[in-house]
Amino acid sequence: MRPIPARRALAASALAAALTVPLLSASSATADPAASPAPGVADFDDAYYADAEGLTGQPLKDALHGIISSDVTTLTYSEVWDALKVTDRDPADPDSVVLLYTGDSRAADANGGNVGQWNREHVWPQSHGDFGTSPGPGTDLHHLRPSDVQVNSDRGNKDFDAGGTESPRAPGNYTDEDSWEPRDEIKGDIARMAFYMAVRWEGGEGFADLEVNDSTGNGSVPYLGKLSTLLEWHEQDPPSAEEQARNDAVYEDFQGNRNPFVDHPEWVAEIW
Ligand SMILES: [Ca+2]
Ligand SMILES: [Ca+2]
Repeated sequence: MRPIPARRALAASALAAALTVPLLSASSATADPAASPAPGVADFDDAYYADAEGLTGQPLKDALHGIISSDVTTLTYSEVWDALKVTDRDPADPDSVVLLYTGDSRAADANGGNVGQWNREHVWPQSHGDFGTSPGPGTDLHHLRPSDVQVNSDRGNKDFDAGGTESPRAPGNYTDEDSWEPRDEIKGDIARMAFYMAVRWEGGEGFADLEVNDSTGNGSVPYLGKLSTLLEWHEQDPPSAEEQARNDAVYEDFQGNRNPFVDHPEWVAEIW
């Protein structure tokens, strides 16, 4: 059976929502359920995020977990290579990808494990929850990004926090013995990737319950910090058009799920 394209599936669920969810506006008595949403209403709110409407705190986290864990396509680790060549394609050069920490453009086909190549950076390190690269957290495109091989190694499995000395291979990034500070342009992106992972992975499907905490030096526990710093970075660097486009690409072309904190930055403060 051919899979239903995401756009069509969304339209169908939007119609179902329009027929079953009570209308909330004051003019609902006269509203036509088939009418287009009012200007300014986010495309996904009436359908994709319907179950999260009006919730805060743990109930919001629980609802979002259900939403972003439903009808998900899970990639293999080898499929991640080709996916990243699409989701992280350089808008100025379709044959290249943009590297996460340096912002440099590199040939898409220069993927591999050698010096000068790019590889698959796990923003949530594999060791923080020991999830490896079997289909699951280790192949979840929402936190996987192309990175220069050596820079990826420099970051290692460090938690995120401000401070340290500037990375010679990735100017604008700073590091000390137990933390990594990414360049300003991606600070919020990094935070939202961590928040997504904490909600997506709640101990099911045979993997650890990943959570953000306020520590550095987490090592092999299933936590990633430092929460207070990530919250600051989320405020400093709100979602850009590029980050939103990437969220769309992961949703439409590969996994069928979204990062709620790119769509609704205000939900971060409702949960943390
Ligand atoms: Ca950004
Ligand atoms: Ca979790």
